[in-house]
Amino acid sequence: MTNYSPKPEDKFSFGLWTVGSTGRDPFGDVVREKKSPVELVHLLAEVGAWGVNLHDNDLIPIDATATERDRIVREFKAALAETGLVVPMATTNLFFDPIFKDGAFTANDPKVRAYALQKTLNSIDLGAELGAKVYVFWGGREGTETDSSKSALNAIKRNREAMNFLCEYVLDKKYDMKFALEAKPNEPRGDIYNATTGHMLAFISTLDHPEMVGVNPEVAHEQMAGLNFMHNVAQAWDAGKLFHIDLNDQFPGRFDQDLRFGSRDIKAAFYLVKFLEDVGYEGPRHFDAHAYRTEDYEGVKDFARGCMRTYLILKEKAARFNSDPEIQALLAEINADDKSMSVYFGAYSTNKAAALKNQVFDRKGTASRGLKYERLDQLTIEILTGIR
Ligand code: GLT
Ligand code: MN
Ligand code: MN
Repeated sequence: MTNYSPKPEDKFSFGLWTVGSTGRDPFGDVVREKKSPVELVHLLAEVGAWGVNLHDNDLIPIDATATERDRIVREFKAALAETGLVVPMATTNLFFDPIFKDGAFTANDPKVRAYALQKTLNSIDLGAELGAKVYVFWGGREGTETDSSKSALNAIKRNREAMNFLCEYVLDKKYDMKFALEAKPNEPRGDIYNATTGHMLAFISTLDHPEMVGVNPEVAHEQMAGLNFMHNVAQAWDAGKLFHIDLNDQFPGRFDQDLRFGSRDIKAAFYLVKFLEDVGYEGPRHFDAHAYRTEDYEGVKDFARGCMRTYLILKEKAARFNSDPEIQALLAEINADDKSMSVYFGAYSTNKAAALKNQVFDRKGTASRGLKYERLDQLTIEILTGIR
């Protein structure tokens, strides 16, 4: 690889809300003027992105009339056609409007739950119209500040009922669409239900159509909880559930920072990219992040280009790791297998268990072997720092 320019086959996408962030936070007002969805599509095309994702209300104001909606969608589609950008993923905003102050599908008020369903049905139609094959559910307000307010069991049941209803809708409409559930432990609620990707995977197995539902893990959300993101992605992949991914970065234990991909924990980002490339993940690589509040729109472009460039650099580093003779020799040594134990692995049998109980192990001898992980890790660092 000689240059790190993004190509359509890299499947890099950004949400309208990412490059469209105006920098408003709980402590300060907007620092960049708001750009229209059409302008943002052109910005993304300029930096070389492949896809643009959206919430219903990133594109269509919540109070828009049917005529306004159709005009906005027409103009947006024209911008997509002009730039060649695609809409791989769509989602519903079930967190901004005050009606969702107690959640959406899990809110105590049945009118809120029904409105959330109605809003999602309309938003699924919009996603289908724009060609989205993945529909994300981030339940940002599905949680509590006080557990006096809500039964955690009811919340799980309400969430399940909503997902089952919406799966049936997609089947009824014959849309070519899958759902991807995105976990987050907290923020904006004090605690959010189904706090991690692992929780989501367990929840999915309780649905009526688990085959239609996977996950959309986000780097920052697992790191907020101090977890190893790549391990969680591996579990989702193993379950056949990695339908989408949100790439960004985060300091553990802080507010939801949504930093430029790879800008905080380069090593964790490397293992993640290496994992995705090694297993052959073919879904979108979505950057759910935003530029620092210090930036103007030139800075936003620097941010977006940086996300993609870092991914491609790390992809090259992963290839280098995989072809480095010393690293590969160490890995071969670490994973050496003289097959003398193979007889004990695999399917259980009574005889196997009996034989295993009689096997004599050199416990001290086996434990005394150094594993050379220090050397291996240092070689990894040298690859990442460009020395190797
Ligand atoms: C919001 C959140 C993200 C979700 C988006 C999809 S919206 O910005 O912080 O993690 O992926 O709803
Ligand atoms: Mn996200
Ligand atoms: Mn986030």
